[in-house]
Amino acid sequence: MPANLPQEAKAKWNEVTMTRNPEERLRLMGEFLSLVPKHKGTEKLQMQIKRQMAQLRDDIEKKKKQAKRGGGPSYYVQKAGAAQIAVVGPPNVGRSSLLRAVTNSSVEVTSWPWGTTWPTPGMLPYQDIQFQLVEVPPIVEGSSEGKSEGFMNLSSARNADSIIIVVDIQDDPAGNYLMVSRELENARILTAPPLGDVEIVKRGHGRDIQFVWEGELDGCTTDEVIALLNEYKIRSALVYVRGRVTLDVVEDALFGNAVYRPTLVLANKADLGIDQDTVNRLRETAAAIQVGVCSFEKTPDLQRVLGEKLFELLGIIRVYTKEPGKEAAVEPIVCRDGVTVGDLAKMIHNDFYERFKYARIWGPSAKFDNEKVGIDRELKDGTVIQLYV
Ligand SMILES: Nc1nc2c(ncn2[C@@H]2O[C@H](COP(=O)(O)OP(=O)(O)OP(=O)(O)O)[C@@H](O)[C@H]2O)c(=O)[nH]1
Ligand SMILES: [Mg+2]
Repeated sequence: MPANLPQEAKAKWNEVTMTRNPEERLRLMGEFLSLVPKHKGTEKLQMQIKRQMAQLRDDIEKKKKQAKRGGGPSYYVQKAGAAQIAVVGPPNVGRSSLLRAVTNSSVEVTSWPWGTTWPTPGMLPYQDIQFQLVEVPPIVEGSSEGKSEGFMNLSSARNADSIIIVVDIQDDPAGNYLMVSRELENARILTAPPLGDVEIVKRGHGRDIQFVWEGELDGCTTDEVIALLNEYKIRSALVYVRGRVTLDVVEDALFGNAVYRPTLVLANKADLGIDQDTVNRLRETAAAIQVGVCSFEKTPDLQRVLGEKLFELLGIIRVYTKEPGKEAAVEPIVCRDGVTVGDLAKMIHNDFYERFKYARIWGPSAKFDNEKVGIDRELKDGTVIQLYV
């Protein structure tokens, strides 16, 4: 990302971010693009803006059509259960078969491609929680440019908490994995954790930039970050710094929209035979991302194994609240790994946090049952907790 756009372009981007009207936004983005100097250093930014504009045009067009038809079913699946997982992949790889094998969905499996044309959910039970899998219609080369409802399909993946990429082990799995992951990346959906990440929450008033440190700056100072934000006319904001953050990462965040979604690759149809070289090539290509080789139609115990993998991938834990003299709740509260007693109190209700006195805990986070703990105690999966206010 270039750190040296002309001042006019930066001011224009500020105008873009200020408007919520899609037509107006599209017009301003066009003006912004014409102010971006055309050279190698700005190529990535230009592509990114062109894609955002194409998606916006598509959205505007769809809204107009929908208004004419008097509404219609939403393309987005409302979240349910502990997490939503988008099941993506090229046509005919077995996404519907996965839903049939591990969820309650009765989605149709077809011997021909493009059997699924609408995002379709199913619930996967895992111990005492459930994961919601959503089969997303096929991703193809060019989805990120809008081909075959690509914008909507990639938005479904973006909306989910996590992603399963399905490929067919018999049909160039490494090549197809690469195609899907490129389309995701073009849509600014990252499948591998970024080294650093920054979130800029603009505030309407005041003149002060505050940092929330969950990481550190790399090769730049807070003054340089503030100066950069000021150039984009951001004078009051909360800046969350996670991991190692360079000035480029900050500027990337200004344009956007990169999100990280923990991802798993499943290579299906292993019952038809496995060529070890092919598997190795897939594993090398997917690098840091875990690859499972299986058969959705034949592998036994797939539901339990996948449930375990997803639980681990999502980095979540379950905590059970309890009231004095009563049994612990049957339904857990699902939280991210690493939460403290204080975080949990906030999740339940701000009042619990503000009036917190102490907590008593049982199970894996406790040194002994009924231990009295303060606000900073970290919680582990399976903890029972009673909050006192
Ligand atoms: N041998 C074998 N065939 C499978 C397996 N899983 C799926 N298939 C076959 O692959 C074909 C496509 O399966 P679907 O589950 O419909 O694939 P999809 O990815 O949902 O495809 P579309 O949504 O239609 O693009 C069907 O003929 C399935 O029977 C498997 O584990 N082994
Ligand atoms: Mg399908």
